[in-house]
Amino acid sequence: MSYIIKTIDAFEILDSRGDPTLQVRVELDSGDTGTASVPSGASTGRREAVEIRDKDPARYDGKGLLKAISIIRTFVQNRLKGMDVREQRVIDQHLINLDRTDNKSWLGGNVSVGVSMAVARAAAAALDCPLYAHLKQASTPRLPVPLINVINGGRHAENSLDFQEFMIVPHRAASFADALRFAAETFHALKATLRKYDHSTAVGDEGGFAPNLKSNEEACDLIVEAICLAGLRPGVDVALALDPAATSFWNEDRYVLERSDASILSSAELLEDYTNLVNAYPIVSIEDGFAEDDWDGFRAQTAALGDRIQVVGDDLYVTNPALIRRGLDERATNAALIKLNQIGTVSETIDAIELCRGAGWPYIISHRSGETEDSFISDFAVAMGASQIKAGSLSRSERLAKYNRLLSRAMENCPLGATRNCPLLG
Ligand code: 2PG
Ligand code: MG
Repeated sequence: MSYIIKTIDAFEILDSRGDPTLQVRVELDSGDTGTASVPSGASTGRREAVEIRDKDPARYDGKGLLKAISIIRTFVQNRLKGMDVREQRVIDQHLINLDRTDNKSWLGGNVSVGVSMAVARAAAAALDCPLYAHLKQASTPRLPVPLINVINGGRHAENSLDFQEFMIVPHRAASFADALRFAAETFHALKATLRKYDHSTAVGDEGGFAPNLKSNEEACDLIVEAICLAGLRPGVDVALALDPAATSFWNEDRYVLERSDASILSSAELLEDYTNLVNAYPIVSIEDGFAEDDWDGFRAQTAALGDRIQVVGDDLYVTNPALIRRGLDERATNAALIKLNQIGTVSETIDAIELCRGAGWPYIISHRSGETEDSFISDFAVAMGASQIKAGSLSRSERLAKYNRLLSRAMENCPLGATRNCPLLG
């Protein structure tokens, strides 16, 4: 049995928005292969690993990846050829050394993460075990509770909502299969509820409905009504979570909600709005409630609401251990979102998770709004013992691929995350 890299190749494939993305294939001397596809964000954090794209307007509106492919076939292959894929950390360090920038802007975060993920897959193939079993650490693998994005707004839909994501959290289900059933029943009930009020049931980038609603409250009201219509209890069986992605409506130190009521809010006023929402609805988690540079806003939110809800940093931390450490020191949040392509290697992502775990913070493994059918994050969430996964709604196959992987036989012996009795979804 050989674990030695023979070739590394890459191809342009299309993501869920019809934009090109990388698929990377690592082949070993043994003939085993590992393939991974790279996701891509729309509401990206300023400090995340940079995607490299051709910028040639004649191809894919400048988004082509021929340069990235050529980097993989030359520099990356030359550097990693002959290495043992079980040595993920050593290989990732070579990628970091090849790049030598703070934000992967030379090699490309998309190149780096694609190669790193394909290496993990090749190792699992050669070891003849599921990816999650190969990546699992000392912690027990467990199935995450899904955060399912049922109403899309912000940069993921062209509608009247400034907040990007309204999610449901089936946090008291006894198994992953039951959690997904609760969510699917609520999703269908929400479709019926939207129809009842003559709202559109067309979907946005992440498969959630994208109606033109007049306020965030209306979105929460409709979801609560749908949970009841599905025969479930809001806040008991199924709770709510928000990702306003507030960086996307932050302008010159103010939050400008131009799509809905055109209000312009200070950080303190926005916190008041969140407090009112948390008082009125069974909301258990708010992600990126403030902009990536508004650390004061996050600190104030954690001080005011941190003992009642999960306060999550996404663009704030971009899965970067240095930023998470700052968040821990400053009590900016009490949880972190984790995305492999924000930092650019599997090993650095694990470092970010270890920091969260050490601090007792929940960490949520997340997809991107531009996705492929690759379900790497599902195995990764189980391997990391993450209490939660966020992979979009229950429509569009690039989202279902993640949830269906978690339903598969390979995973059936893993217990559900210990969130049933924990108000902070720990
Ligand atoms: C987010 C993500 C995923 P994007 O903000 O959490 O939902 O969106 O991939 O567009 O950054
Ligand atoms: Mg987010």
